[in-house]
Amino acid sequence: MSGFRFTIHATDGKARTGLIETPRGEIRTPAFMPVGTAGTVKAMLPENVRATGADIILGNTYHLMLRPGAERIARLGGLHRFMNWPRPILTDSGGFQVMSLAELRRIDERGVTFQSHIDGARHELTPERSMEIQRLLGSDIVMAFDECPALPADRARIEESMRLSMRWAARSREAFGERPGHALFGIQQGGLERDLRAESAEALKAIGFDGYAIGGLAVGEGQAAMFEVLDYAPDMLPADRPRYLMGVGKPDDIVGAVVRGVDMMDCVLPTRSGRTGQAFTRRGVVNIRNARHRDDPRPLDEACACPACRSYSRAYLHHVVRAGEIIGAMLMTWHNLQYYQDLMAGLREAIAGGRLDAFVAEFEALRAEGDI
Ligand code: PRF
Ligand code: ZN
Repeated sequence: MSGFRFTIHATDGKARTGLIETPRGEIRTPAFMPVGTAGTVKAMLPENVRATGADIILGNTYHLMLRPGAERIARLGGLHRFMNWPRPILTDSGGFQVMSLAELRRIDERGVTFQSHIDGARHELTPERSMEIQRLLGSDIVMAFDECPALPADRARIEESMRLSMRWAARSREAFGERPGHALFGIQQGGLERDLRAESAEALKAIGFDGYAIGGLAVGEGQAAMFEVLDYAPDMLPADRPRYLMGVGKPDDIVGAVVRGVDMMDCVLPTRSGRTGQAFTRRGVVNIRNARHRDDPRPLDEACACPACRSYSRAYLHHVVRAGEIIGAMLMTWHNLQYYQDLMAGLREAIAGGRLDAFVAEFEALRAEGDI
């Protein structure tokens, strides 16, 4: 499709590194997308999100349709202008968030009806309305409308849900139409069932998408079960299109997914856990609220160049986080996003240099040493 191109520059085993080109800028892959659910990456100015190295952020159909409304954002010039992020935005399609956040949900062939978690008002989302909302927002990468059962779920439920999602994928494709410079990604479902994953991939390929997401994982199955699916699921999707693993994950989930051939990921973890005092570092997770940091003049992570690590001590971060000061959330979020983007940059360089195995070994060894 014109104005949207994916080029793979190097591979190492199943891992790939490359570039997605869009009219709003380039996305280096493997890419981590910070989550900007409600028109903000919480506690961060957009220019600071960019300063961590992010090329693209994620926005949510569900939240923005409820507040402040897709038509309003469109009248105000679209989501990029509204939130002052001029670079690429990927938007999730809403079904997944309805199932996890909304009240009194009802699914039928047409779509989902639900009550807003904000004011209880009734709404409907269908593949057609989701495509319209994502167009009104001005999303660069639009996600097909799907449904994702929580795991564990029995096979009959997974099968039925996957087939519904594939019918919705076809309706999403039809409603999206042709929009030069904007991409539409399909979403594979099928739980932990290999044959259902294969059926889903075939259905999506027959419809034809600009990229392919792996959905329905990181929903309660655990890392070992997720990696088992990732050992085969990426290979079912076209090699020349971006592969996006939705809602993943912890740093070791990300490394494991990239090794298995995933190109894009998003997760609330670095932002959400930053606000509660959890920091991701090269030596594993640090809970800055812990009393052992009270008198510690050292930075959170001596190898990190972010403002929290460059200019503040663990003792200060401990103090502001415990005191509930806003700057605590800001500094911890900045650090976590910096850590995630540094991890992605390290993965990209390692793949390009054919030294991914050594990079992963070093990643694991440092974490095993622990925070000292
Ligand atoms: N579908 C959509 N969004 C998602 C998921 C999904 O399966 C997941 C699963 N981890 C996260 N976000 N549309
Ligand atoms: Zn830092």
